[in-house]
Amino acid sequence: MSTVIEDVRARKIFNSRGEATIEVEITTIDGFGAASAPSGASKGKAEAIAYPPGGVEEAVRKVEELIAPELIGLNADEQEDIDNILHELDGTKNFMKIGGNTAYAVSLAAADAAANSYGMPLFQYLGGYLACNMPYPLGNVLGGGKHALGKVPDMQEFLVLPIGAPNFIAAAEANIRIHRRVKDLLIRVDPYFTGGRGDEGAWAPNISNEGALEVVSKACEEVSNEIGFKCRVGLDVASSSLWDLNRQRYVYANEGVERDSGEQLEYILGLIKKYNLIYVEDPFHEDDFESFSELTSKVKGCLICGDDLFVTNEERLNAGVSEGAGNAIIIKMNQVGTLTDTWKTTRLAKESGYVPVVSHRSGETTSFHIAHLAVGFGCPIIKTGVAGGERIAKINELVYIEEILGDRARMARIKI
Ligand code: 2PG
Ligand code: MG
Repeated sequence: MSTVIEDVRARKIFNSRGEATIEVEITTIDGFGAASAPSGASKGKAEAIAYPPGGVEEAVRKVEELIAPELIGLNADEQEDIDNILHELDGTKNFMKIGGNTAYAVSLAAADAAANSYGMPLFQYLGGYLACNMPYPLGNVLGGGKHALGKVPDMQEFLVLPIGAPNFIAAAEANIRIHRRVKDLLIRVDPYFTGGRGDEGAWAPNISNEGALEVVSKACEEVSNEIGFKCRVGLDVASSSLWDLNRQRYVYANEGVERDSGEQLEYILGLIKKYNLIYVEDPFHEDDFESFSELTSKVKGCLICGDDLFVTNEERLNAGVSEGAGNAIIIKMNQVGTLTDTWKTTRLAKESGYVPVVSHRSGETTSFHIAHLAVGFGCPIIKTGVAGGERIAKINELVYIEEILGDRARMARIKI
């Protein structure tokens, strides 16, 4: 079972938005691996830069001319060495030269190839025999913000978490039912609703933020009663997209409302109470650690999650931990580039009592790898959408993983 790398190839393919992206294939003596990079629409300022100045074409050239010669002959399971080489070849802090998405595809393809060479599923290669906790799927059922067009809610994602599910397949089914029920309810509220959906397959209706919360809460309650276990509501406010730096206000343009930081805090606190929210992501803009801390100290039983705030970056998470900013973190590997960096941040989160939430991006390929990351890294929640082929690819992969684990599969425990 040799993991020695014989070949590294790259090509341009397309993501769910039809944008160009990079795919990398790595062949070892005894195996093969591949990975393709996702892409965000609401990106954090501190994220890795996705591509070098010449875009995907330049990234492909860099893999073949610069990266491949360095990797050929190494073992694909020497993940840290491979990731260090990527950092050395780039030489910048945020992968400006080779691109964070280039690093992502190479780093993950190496892990994929190593797992395949050993004849092991990726989650087991990453997490070992004891990795048998299934994540709860956090599903986007209604959305707006930068993921949709027109007079949609200003908040980006209205989410559901089937927290009482006995197993993954039941959890996935619950989310699908709620997604459908949301559509039925939307048609009743607005007979002109066209069934339009945003980038992640969530319904994108002409409705206010609170109107959306009412609909999603009702769908959640109805479906919870029908299936006999609890599903709860969450939000990704994606506040950096609403923040107007000059005016120092959150601008809810479609709703015609503006809020300063204090008002935003009160508003979010009110929503958490009124809708018994279990999860709120990016309630404040990406540099406002202080408001994150204040909100976290004021709520009980609700995950306050940093996405643009932490950008899967160990240093930023460290800063957050010391201030008590949030109690959960979004893990998006392409925000930092390599698997090693992603693991370091995830490990710090777990050691610090933060719930790591593995997440897709709004622009996705049909790659299934994040399903393995969630189980392999022991993350109790995965945010990966409910509908659409590129979202279902991850959900179905988790169905397979649950089947592989058989009797050993358990739903993860979420410490809130
Ligand atoms: C987010 C993500 C994914 P994007 O903000 O959490 O849902 O969106 O990939 O556009 O950053
Ligand atoms: Mg987010």
